[in-house]
Amino acid sequence: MRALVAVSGLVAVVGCATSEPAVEPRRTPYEMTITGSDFAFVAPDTVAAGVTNITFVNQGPNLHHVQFVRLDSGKVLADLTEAMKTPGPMPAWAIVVPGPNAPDPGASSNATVDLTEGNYAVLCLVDIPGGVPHFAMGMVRGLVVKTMEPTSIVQDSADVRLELAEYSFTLSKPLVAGRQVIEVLSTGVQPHEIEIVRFAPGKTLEDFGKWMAKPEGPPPGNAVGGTSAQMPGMKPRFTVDLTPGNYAMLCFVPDAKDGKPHLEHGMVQAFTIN
Ligand SMILES: [Cu+2]
Repeated sequence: MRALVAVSGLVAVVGCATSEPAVEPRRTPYEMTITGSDFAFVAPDTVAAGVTNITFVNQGPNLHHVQFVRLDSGKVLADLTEAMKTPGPMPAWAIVVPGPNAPDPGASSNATVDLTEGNYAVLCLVDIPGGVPHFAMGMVRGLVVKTMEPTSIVQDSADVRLELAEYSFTLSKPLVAGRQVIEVLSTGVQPHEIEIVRFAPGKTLEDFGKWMAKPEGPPPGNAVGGTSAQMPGMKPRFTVDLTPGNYAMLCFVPDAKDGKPHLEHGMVQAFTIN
C-alpha cells in the first residue's frame, strides 16, 4: 500500500512538470559582427540559428564582403577549399547563403539573414586588386550555426522588395533618398547578388569597369553594400541610407555557362537618387 502511494506521488510530479508553460520563444533577431581586413576575418566560431542582423566592418585597405556557404552532406571546410580550386559553379552540397556585401574600406554594411543550423564557411570572393579571390589569401573561416532556443521572429515589412533573376534587378518601387530596408529575393536558377555602387560626380559604369580591371588611383565611386550571393527561396534584407547621386546595382556572380560576371550578361541597372 505504501509503495502504491509513492508511485502515485511520482506520477503527480511528472504530470506537473509536463504542464508547465513552454519556454517563451525569442522574439528579436540575433546580432553578429564580422570584421574584415587584408586578408583575414574576425568572426565568432559558433552562433545561434535564427534571424540574425549581421554587421560587416571593412577595415580595408581593400574592398571585402561576406559570403556564407552552408556545407551540407557532412562536408567540411577543407572539402570546400579543395572544390574551389576548380573554376565553375559550386558543388551541389555547397549552398550559397547571403551575407553583407561590400562596403567601402573603413565603412560597414549589413544584412539580416535567417541562418539555419549547419556548418558554414565564411568567405570573401572579392578579387580586387590582382584578380586573386581573397579567400585564397586567407579570408576564409568556419562558422557553426546551432539551434540554441526556440525563436519566433516576425520582422516588420521591408520598404522595398528587390527581385533577382537571370539577368535582371526588379524593384517593387524606386529607391529614394534616406534610410530604407530592402528585401531581396531570387527567382532565378543561378545564385545572384546585389551590390550597390555610388558614382563619383561625372563618373560612369565604364569608369568603374576600368578601375576594377586596373585599380590605380582613387576608385570612381563608393561601395554602398547589399547582399552577397543567394539561392532562390532565401529572403535576406539590408538597410541603406542613400544620398542624392548616381548609382548602379550590380551582380558579379560568375555565370554557370560561360563564367563571365552576370553584369556582362546585363545584370546591371543604373538609378538616380534625387
Ligand atoms: Cu546574378
